[in-house]
Amino acid sequence: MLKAVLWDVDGTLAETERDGHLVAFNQAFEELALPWRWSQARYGELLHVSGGRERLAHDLQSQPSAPRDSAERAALVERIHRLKNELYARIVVTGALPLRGGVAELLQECRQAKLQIGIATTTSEANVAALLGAQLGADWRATFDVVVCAEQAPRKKPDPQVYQYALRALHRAGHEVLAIEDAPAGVAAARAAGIAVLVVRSLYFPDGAVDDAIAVGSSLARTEGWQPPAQDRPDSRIHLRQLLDWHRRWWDARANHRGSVSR
Ligand code: XBP
Repeated sequence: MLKAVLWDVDGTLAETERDGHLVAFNQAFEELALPWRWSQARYGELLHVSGGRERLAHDLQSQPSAPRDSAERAALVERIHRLKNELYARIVVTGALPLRGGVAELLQECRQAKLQIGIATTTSEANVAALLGAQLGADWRATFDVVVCAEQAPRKKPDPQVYQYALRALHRAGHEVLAIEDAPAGVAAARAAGIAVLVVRSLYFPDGAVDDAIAVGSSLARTEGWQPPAQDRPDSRIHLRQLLDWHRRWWDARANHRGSVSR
């Protein structure tokens, strides 16, 4: 039985990458008089490296104009990343990056149903606070039973650390929890922690095979296009009852499969 829902942040709660982190990275390069700029397409490639600091370090390894000395390069990465996060906060506190469709409603339904709600993200607490403070108000933290960020789980997705930490904090087993994710690394992290995953496709992860999700769709604001199909009217959003149904069916199917293998 589902007892808790864990939300990924970037790409899932809000489309923060293209209009938030990418813009802030490019502003940081500019402010520091560095010659690099990332295009939207290049940033999409770099998103396969989880974590902004790690992403930047990865890119600078192949930038001919980056410092060759690794300590010098690491110090520059720190400096750029710190400034990027300041600039990112300036963007999100204006409310420029809204929650994705259907997110606020589903959060409220989970709360009313007394399900535990958590955040499981590779980004920092400050970035989450800036985003959710602007979208949910100054008491945003009260919505969540647990908030696990890069500070508590430094091993980035696809490492399951962030989800394992959340399970311990909520005193839950994997089968009682559902993760909502957009990116393959997030799906892998949740599955490695024994948690079922709902995939909501995002701007930077619009397609690609997902084998191991309870359902895959493009928006929580619509029932169209979900696989397996959603039960509600076509003009409806994804409700909690739909998550409960998909979650139960997914675990039942696995139990049946185990039963038929052992027979
Ligand atoms: C997605 C990420 C993050 C952001 C940048 O996090 O990979 O690293 O792109 O954030 P998630 P930082 O999907 O787990 O929410 O620069 O703070 O790392």
